[in-house]
Amino acid sequence: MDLHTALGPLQLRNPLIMASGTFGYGWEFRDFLDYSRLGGVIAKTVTIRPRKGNPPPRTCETACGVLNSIGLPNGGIDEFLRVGLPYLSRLDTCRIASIAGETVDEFVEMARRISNQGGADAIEVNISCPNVKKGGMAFGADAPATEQVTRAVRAVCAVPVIVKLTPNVTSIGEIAAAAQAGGADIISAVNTFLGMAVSWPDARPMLGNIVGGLSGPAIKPLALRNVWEVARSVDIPVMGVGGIVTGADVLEFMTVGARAVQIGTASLVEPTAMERILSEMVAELDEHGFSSAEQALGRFKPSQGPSCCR
Ligand code: RRO
Repeated sequence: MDLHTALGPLQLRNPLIMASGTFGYGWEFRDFLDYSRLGGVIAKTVTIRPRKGNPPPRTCETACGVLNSIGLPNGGIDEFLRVGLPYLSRLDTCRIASIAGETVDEFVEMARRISNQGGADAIEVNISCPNVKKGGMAFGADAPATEQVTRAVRAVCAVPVIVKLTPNVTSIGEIAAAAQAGGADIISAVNTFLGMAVSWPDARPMLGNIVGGLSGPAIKPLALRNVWEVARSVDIPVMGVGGIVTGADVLEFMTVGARAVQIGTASLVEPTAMERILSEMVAELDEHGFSSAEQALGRFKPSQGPSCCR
């Protein structure tokens, strides 16, 4: 089975990428995964200065999903360049750094320094974190701000720029188009959905931050709809992310136009999930007579009416 996929200038050995925030900078998963079997990895988002993150509890399990309000804890860009990026750069897969700023200048400074140091094959611009007060979703919820930050980062980066979008907007297609207008090479869709959990007997929130971002299988249909809308709104490649746990899930995202997918929450409950998902995807493709993953791309035919497959 030919599993190769191209994300613009990035050539991946298969379409499965480890989502940001779910495996640190690679060290944490070294005993569980053979990175050379993955399409790529995206490091935990870094910020210009070190951050402690949000007050605990930072996660809460919900029906078919996880709420998180981690709040971007990280050692800052200096530590990332000294420790995180050198480790990440040794992994035998496509290595992607992730940055989040409070201002355009912060995004630019981090992108420039990562690009100049080398070791990352691309940079994901996280304009969609739901759990921080400054920056975070503010850029990703506004089309002109999305275009502005994308253009500024693009101008200082020697590697492809990926823009990660929030689904917590009215028209994600407009935001995706703004990222493309700003020069984005690739779009990631989507980050987590704002949600909350409450303990009714003591009338208190379950998260220290009260609200958080929902991920996991609960959001798959929501993410799929967002990815379809993004794929119809831009000409650049799209990575689908949100609730993927099976090989069939991957192929659903590819059918509506995602050239690759990211897997996050599935690895938290099953650290070897990505290898299982890859085998399932190959078996699914084989069973349906496909000889390559790219043949599954963009086949969606809504005009033919609803499916009678299941
Ligand atoms: O750290 C977080 O709380 C976090 C981030 Br940066 C993000 O992009 N998405 C998310 O659900 N949590």
